[in-house]
Amino acid sequence: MKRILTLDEFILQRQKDFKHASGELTALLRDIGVATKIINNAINKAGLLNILGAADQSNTSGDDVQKLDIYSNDLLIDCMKSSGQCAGIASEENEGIIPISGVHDVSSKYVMVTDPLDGSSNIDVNVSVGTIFGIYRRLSDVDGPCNVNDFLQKGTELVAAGYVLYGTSTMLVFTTGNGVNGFTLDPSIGEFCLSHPNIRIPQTGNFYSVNQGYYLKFPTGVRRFLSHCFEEKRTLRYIGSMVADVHRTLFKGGIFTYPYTSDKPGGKLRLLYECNPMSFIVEQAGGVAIDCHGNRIMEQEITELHQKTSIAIGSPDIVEEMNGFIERFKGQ
Ligand code: AHM
Ligand code: MG
Repeated sequence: MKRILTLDEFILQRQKDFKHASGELTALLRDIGVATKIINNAINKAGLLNILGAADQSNTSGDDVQKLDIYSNDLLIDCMKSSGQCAGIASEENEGIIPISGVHDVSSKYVMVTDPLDGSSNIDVNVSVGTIFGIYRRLSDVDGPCNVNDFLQKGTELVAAGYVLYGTSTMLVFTTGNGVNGFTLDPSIGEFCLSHPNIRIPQTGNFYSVNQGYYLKFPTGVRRFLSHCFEEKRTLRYIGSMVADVHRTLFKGGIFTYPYTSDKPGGKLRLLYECNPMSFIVEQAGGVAIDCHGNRIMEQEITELHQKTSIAIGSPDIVEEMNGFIERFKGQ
């Protein structure tokens, strides 16, 4: 019988791959795995527990916040507090950073950025949602509390990133800069098991994923690219959960894009919590991630926690093709 490799075993085996490994990052990744298993449990039982539906709050970007968003956010923060491996969190659901202090927390080298429950508009209708996370090595002195500059780092500085897709099965996909691996949660033993080693995105693909409803608000280059996809009879797929849309793109190939629009000239998705971690994963799998001005996502300067960006991410050939349209119609 083939031996199953659990997430914990895999992470421990790979610890030697990390430069100056002290076991801290290993433990942090493991603790994130535990937190997302608890979130998964809550999502599965959400209807029964009556915690579905919008809470009477908005997040800092003005979107409706669902109850499960709050639950997931609180849970991740609590898990990181008790983990002792993380000096602070910046979450899409909180305006400012959350420094984590305590007897053993103060000396942690790492900080975490997260969108605890991405795709919240899908929660009420039982459609896939996800958790996104990124880990940076902090810049501030480890003897004191972390500060906001520890989080305002370019995507190129990420030491690890991952997402959990709560779909037909629950999958955790992550990278530490040495390729991308996927783990499927086996509910019978409560463990993430290595199911998709060394994930590589197809060089090209037939799927394009975009909210076509905003077509008239997109810049000309994006509109021409979409018309081209249409003429080429490519297949449109759009779930409205970035994690799920990028996950499909990673495995089947193609492109996911959330362009800027005439009413959202900076785009909608957040650079720190969503776009940088997903770009790190896709690039590590051999893909490309740019904004809709043609700049690499992971090289964007970041000046505020909730900074937004446009994005086009996926198979190299298709993203390059879209970039060609962007270049040709620049400024229009
Ligand atoms: P959220 O983090 O508040 O859930 O918003 C992000 C989501 C992404 O998952 C998804 O790609 C996008 O918003 C969908 O937006 P729209 O409904 O405008 O197509
Ligand atoms: Mg989100």
